[in-house]
Amino acid sequence: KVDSRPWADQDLQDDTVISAREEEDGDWVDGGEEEELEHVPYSPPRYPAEKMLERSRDFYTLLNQRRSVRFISPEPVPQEVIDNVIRTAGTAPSGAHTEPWTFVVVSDPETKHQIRQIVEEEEEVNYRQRMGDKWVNDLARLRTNWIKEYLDVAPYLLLIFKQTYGILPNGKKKTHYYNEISVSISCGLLLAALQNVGLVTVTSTPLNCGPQIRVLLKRPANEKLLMLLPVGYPASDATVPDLKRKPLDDIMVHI
Ligand code: IYR
Repeated sequence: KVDSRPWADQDLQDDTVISAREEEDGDWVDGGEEEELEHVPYSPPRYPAEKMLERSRDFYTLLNQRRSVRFISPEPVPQEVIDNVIRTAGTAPSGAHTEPWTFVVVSDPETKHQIRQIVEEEEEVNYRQRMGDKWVNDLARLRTNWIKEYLDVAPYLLLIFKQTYGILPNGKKKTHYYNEISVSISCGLLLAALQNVGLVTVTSTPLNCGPQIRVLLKRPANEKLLMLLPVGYPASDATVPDLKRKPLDDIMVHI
């Protein structure tokens, strides 16, 4: 049988593969129903070689200072900064320009606390049972555990949802191609944007918490939690593991 969804290849398994049942229930749009798109000239800035080199070094230096930080200060962060960080994340490329992301910003203390309760309850089971000894041992040197104080303390929690399909105003469903990788790219841009303004986070992917958090935040069923980022300034006594990065020769192959 010919695969009717060739974009969902074996190496890129994600929820773009809509189950036959889901495909059946509901009315799906196809591109033929979309408006035509004008194409316009594009000429972004071009830098002389020397300037390029300087900019490449500076950007690397900035991002090389990024660390996952689990100790976040309660100090308030300007909301407009968060708005711009999310605008930046929303510039990511996406399959067929479907922009399959929802960024939920939580600053309400009560909601943060409810998220903490969901995450800690599930993470305790993860660490004690689901992850198994090998995984837990692999993490031991990072000193992580299921107690997530930062979920109460951080001024903002950003919860990034991938929309496994879209729902148009007329109720029709729209295919969100490569939604997981699209949203993952947007998370990368978001991390860079946070680094650019001197804020910190830790990329957490709370195992088994997605559905409960989705319901708590009143998000629809087509949205799946991909990442949870506590965001703020680092605590004044924050520490990070003294990790080293692989040198260029270990990560690049030039042919
Ligand atoms: N989700 C858990 C466990 C965890 C898993 C990996 I892979 C890490 O790099 C760090 C933690 C937690 O957030 O503690």
